[in-house]
Amino acid sequence: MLKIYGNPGSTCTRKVLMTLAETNTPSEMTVIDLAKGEHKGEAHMARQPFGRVPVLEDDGFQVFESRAICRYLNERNDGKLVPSDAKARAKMEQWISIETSEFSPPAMKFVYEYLLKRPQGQDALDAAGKALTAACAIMDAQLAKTPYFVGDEFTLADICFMPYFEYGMMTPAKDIIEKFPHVMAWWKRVSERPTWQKATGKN
Ligand SMILES: N[C@@H](CCC(=O)N[C@@H](CS)C(=O)NCC(=O)O)C(=O)O
Repeated sequence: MLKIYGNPGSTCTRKVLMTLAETNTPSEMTVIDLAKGEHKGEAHMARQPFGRVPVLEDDGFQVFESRAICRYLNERNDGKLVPSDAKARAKMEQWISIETSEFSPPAMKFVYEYLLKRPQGQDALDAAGKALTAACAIMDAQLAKTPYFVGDEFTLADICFMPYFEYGMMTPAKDIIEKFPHVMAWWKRVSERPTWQKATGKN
């Protein structure tokens, strides 16, 4: 049985859980309690030398880094989350990079400040607000044309945005994001998927 060492509330673990749900892959989770510092304990550091979650274990094979795990799971399970066409695949990678570099870092500033109560400072929050506005404008322009980041197909690009997006919406970043109607329509579309409900423990 495939094993995930992760935490169901963590953004990075949620990407993996969503990919498991979308590819209908059975798995079991060993919960790593971040509040207790289990991720920095000897046993977990041996699996993930940066002391972070998640880690995937598949019959003796181990891999960490959530986006790498998602790509592996899709390929292992013959999933449909990565386009077979090279150009569409390049676009998927483009959007995953945008998520990693442009969207998630500013969104997480708000999450650290307002949900995790780790003060970021007003200057950092102002800068994050500007960066988030810029990212959302670019996302909105794409999502005005297509229902998902890569055309008509739900891909790993959509999955990678989802956990950060959900938590960002629980903070004042919501006021920024809500100004972008196509981004909001995308969020409604993807967050209503039964797989997301399952991945985030809502059903
Ligand atoms: N790039 C890594 C980041 C992993 C990461 O930062 N995980 C967070 C939870 S979402 C974590 O373990 N945080 C605890 C820490 O960094 O001490 C990935 O995508 O897997």
